[in-house]
Amino acid sequence: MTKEKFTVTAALPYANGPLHLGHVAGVYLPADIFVRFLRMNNHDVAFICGSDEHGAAITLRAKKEGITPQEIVDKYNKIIGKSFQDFGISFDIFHRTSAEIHHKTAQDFFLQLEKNGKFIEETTEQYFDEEFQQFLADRYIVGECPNCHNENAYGDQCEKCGSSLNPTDLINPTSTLSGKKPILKSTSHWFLPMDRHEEWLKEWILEGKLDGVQQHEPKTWRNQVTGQCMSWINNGLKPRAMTRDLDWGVKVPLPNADGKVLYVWLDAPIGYISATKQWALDNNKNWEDYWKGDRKLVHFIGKDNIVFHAIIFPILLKDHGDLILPDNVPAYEFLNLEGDKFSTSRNWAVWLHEYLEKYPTKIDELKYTLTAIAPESKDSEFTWKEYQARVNNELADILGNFVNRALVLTQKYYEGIVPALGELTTEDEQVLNILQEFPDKIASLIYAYKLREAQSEVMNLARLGNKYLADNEPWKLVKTDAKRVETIMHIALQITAKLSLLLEPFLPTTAGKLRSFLNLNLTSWEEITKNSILNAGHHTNAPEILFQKIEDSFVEQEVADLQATKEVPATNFPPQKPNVSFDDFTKMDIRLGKIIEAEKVPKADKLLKLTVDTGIDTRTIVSGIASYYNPEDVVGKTVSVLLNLEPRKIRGVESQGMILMAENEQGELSFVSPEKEFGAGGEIR
Ligand code: B3M
Ligand code: ZN
Repeated sequence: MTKEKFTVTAALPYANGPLHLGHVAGVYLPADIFVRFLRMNNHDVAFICGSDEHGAAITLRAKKEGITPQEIVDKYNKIIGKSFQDFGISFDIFHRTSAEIHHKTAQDFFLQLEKNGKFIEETTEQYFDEEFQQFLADRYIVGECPNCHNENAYGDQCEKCGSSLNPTDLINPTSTLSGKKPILKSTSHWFLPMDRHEEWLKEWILEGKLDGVQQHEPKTWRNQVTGQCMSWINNGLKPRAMTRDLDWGVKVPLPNADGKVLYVWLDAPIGYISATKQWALDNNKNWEDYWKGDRKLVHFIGKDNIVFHAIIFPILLKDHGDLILPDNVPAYEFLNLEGDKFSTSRNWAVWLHEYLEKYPTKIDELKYTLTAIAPESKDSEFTWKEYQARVNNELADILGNFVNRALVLTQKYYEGIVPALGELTTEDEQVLNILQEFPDKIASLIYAYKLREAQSEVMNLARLGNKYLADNEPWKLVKTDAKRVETIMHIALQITAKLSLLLEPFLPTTAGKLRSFLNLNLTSWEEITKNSILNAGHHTNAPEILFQKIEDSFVEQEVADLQATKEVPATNFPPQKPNVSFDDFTKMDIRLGKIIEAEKVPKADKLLKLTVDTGIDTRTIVSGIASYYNPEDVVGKTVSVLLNLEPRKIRGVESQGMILMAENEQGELSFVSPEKEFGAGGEIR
């Protein structure tokens, strides 16, 4: 196996709250498994993380908790760092973007790009809160989404329909600081002309080639990653401002840039580099070895960060001139919890630090479950019932039961000494052959970032061992054929030894215990591929029970605790809007319309193109309801329509009006229809 060089990063968590199991399952645990595996193979690895301490995520939280941004990041950097440590996520460094070395690194990075002529400086109009006398970051502006008409869209994104927005796209923008309508004021910023990068990005993402040189194997990226990138690129990349008018962040290092900081996405990913620098300083290494030359850069992230890691950061790295681009960007989908999305605001979460405080000895139980259900290719769900089933039926009944039998019988029959291998039956030979195939199979899966499958193969090996003992029943045979039992036990112990190494990336505590029972002092993958790990005559120790079963009462208690601490907001409905005059109201022309045709808008998951009879004409209206209604279900419905909304082009289709929808507390949509058969055309007033 040739030794390779890897720099592995895990998304920098915002230091604005503790970690929950969703974060762990979809970024940190898989990254850790991958790195532990690489280390066992003696690859040269740096595993980098830190907390992301800038951006509106932090200042909004500070406002909410009534403390300063600095106090917020100090508080959560500590909590997060400690839970990583307690959970055994083996970063080489867990750094922070508030560190001086980071500010300097990000500023130098910015200056290098500026020097290379990679930005366009432009004066634009941005929203400004007159009462608070400050420009508003995207997240400080809410308003109506122009696509789906969700009234609580943010300046950068509508969370309902997923479209990416600019603050000026919002209808009726409001400042979240003063609650007032912001004014537009001109300000100058440095823009990254992303539109200039489409061509090479396409070639690089799809074929893995950069300037004609093969960088990564084509098609090794997950479909959802390639898909999301291509959909962005095909929709046309737009210049994006890389600076912001804010006072919390990395200052723009130029004389005429007072009150400006680097955009958080030209700050946070550079945190990977500054963290590497700090680690290199602390360990007598050269940071450049980890960001230049022949080395694989791998970013573990959640799916909401794909565009930043697979498009924006690569553009920045390339523009810098001398840095490597990612070899892969394994992105994870989302994990849900007991039938609902994880939610910090509703406190619907299992918090990692709380789990660790309550169950400090059940770390591998959690790791195993989270890897088994990891949202690798689609969203998945954590339930305490599943946790119980995984622990009881797999960890305890298969893995625990097998190794316990193997080791206890070895104590009982041979005082712990590994017996010799005698004559082999066909079944023995088969088992030994299959045993040999496991390490390579598991290694290939891990290199392909299929960690869920890889772990389940390890469990299959334990299954094989369990079955082998159950089939051969050495505990019965021992009375009649003691010689045969020696061979059976020898094979069972070889399987146990392989398990003690194959488990290492996934369940390091368990693997370590197993090796201490076996009295083995190996941790390299090469050892696993050897035919025989244990020699006859080797001394093993008495085992302990590896996994306690989880009682039903445990599950009931956890679910009850979750429900009990769930914060149910008094109402999910927004407060009443400011009054309008009767005149203003009558300006709106709302009528009943009958939908006579409906079809999906190509490449737009959420949109339906409707043909509507309004009583005075037949017109086309594009509506963001495709997630709630199939085209065939809406034809024939009489609904409320705002006729005189300025016509707008949506995905190339001119929409002449808007279908009015009611939204309930769960965020579901319904048409507003007459209570009796009424026909099209009726005015609503
Ligand atoms: N802090 C976003 C997030 O936690 C952001 C990741 C930065 S990675 C450079 O989802
Ligand atoms: Zn929307």
